[in-house]
Amino acid sequence: MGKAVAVLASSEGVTGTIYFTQEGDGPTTVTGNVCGLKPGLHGFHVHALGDTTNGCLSTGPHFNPASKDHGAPEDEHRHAGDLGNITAGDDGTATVTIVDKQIPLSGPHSIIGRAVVVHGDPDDLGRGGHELSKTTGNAGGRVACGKYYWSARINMSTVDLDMDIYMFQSTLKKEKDQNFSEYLNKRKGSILG
Ligand SMILES: [Cu+2]
Ligand SMILES: [Zn+2]
Repeated sequence: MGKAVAVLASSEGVTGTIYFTQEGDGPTTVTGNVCGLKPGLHGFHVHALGDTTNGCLSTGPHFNPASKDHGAPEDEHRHAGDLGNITAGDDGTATVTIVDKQIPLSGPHSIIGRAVVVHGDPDDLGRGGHELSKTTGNAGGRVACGKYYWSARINMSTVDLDMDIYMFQSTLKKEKDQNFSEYLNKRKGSILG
């Protein structure tokens, strides 16, 4: 199984982590979270370049190895990078779960080294009749982006999960211990003072 990760960066307070996993030649599963968005739909694409030296602008156009028009994820004619929209709730968080066949992690059309981009506005999926509908879905500014890297976690086994849970718990425990020693110090202070 191949696994890739992109950590989103933003000048507008949007954060997130997106994982792509692919089993053999099967479809790619996209999961993750994006926070700090305005509620509603946001265009979500793979752009052609992993270059973020000029922010999200330098990630180039939508990844489009077959030279097609912009479309919806379920369209036959679409950019490979057209993953449609993600939906942010009232808390500004979008949970991403997408399964797609046009974004492999290996081969000539691999998305590794490219970038994922989240937009400020909804993607009209090529149907809006705007002059940008057929190229970008008129999805507005690029509010966050991140480059895809291979992830070391090729197989997320139960051992990895246990490790994650262990790390989380030990972080919690550290905080608890710290709170407890603060509490003790206060108690001491109040008893002695
Ligand atoms: Cu885009
Ligand atoms: Zn597109």
